[in-house]
Amino acid sequence: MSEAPTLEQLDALEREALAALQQVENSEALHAWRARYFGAKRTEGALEQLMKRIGSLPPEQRPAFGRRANAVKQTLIAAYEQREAHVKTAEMQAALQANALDVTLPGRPIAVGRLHPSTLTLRRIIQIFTRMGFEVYRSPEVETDEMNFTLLNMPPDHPARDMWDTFYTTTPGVILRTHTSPGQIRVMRERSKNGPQPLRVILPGMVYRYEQVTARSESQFNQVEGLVIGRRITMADLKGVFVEFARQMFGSAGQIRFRASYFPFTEPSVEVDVYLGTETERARMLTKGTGWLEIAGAGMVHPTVLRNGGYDPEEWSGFAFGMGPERQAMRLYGINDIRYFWQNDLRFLEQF
Ligand code: FA5
Repeated sequence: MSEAPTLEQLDALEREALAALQQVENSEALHAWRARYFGAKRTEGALEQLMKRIGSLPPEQRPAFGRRANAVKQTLIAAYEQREAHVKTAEMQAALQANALDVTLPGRPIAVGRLHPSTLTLRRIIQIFTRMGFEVYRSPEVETDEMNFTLLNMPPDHPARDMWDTFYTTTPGVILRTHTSPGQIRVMRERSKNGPQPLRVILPGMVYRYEQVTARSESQFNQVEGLVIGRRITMADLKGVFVEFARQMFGSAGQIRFRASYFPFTEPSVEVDVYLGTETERARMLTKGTGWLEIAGAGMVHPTVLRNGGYDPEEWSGFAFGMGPERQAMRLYGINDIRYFWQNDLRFLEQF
């Protein structure tokens, strides 16, 4: 038979349990406390253990012990619930503080990339020509001397080769193209035998010249070559296309003019100027005081070039042009020095 429990033991248990509860600061400790005094799945609590021994008390003492044990149980339950509420609130507050989100903080600005003014201008030019029914072709930047000159009616030692100061490579006969015109030969050869006629293509891309760099001339710049070949193409078609192009590119104020010129691969040849005026210092400088800025060379495709491309000049005629997008970007965006284009100065690039 077990030893009889005493009221003092109940008092002691109550004191100990309440004191222990005051130390409880988190859910884990709260759980442990509960298991210790009220029991868990497989273990008896301290209070239960005392109550079980009630049978070893003389019967007349049992009611008093039972009442006191019940009172202790109620006190502990009430104290537990109070502590539980306190612990839960404290834990929630800690969690909120740890994950605090200040919605009034300003956002981090996202650096926005921009398109280069040359790209912007090229896209505009391409859009205008594709709307007029032109296809876009690409041709290599590293070219043969033959494509760049000979097949364009400039055999070796032809004086007109001097119009383009050339970057040569260490491979004989291989150069950096000085203009996009060799693309004319490549497209004609591909399309003269098969493919839909009339031919209407543009060829955008970089060209390279061993040239003195100035405010209006770079040693590397873009060109957009244009080529139209059909059965009855005339100079009037060339003028019509350019007038429409200028209207769309520069608006109704975009005045252009044609000047007689010379290129070995076109006959007759012209140069096309856009009007900048002489009002501002910048306009005077860009136009050398004339008010007009040259944006393209053009003309009727020379019979020899048609033949080199596989077209019979008795049957076919066409016009071609080569324009400079950077010169047009200068007109569009009011840029007064072509050297800004490739300097990669963010103060310049961020304006577009
Ligand atoms: C040519 O390159 C000829 N291939 C154009 C052509 C094509 C004529 C087809 C007839 C038929 P030119 O060297 O003039 O021509 O250059 C054409 C355009 O490129 C010029 O009008 C100008 O807008 C631009 N350009 C020429 N040199 C420079 C330079 N150094 N920097 C920037 N743009 C230039």
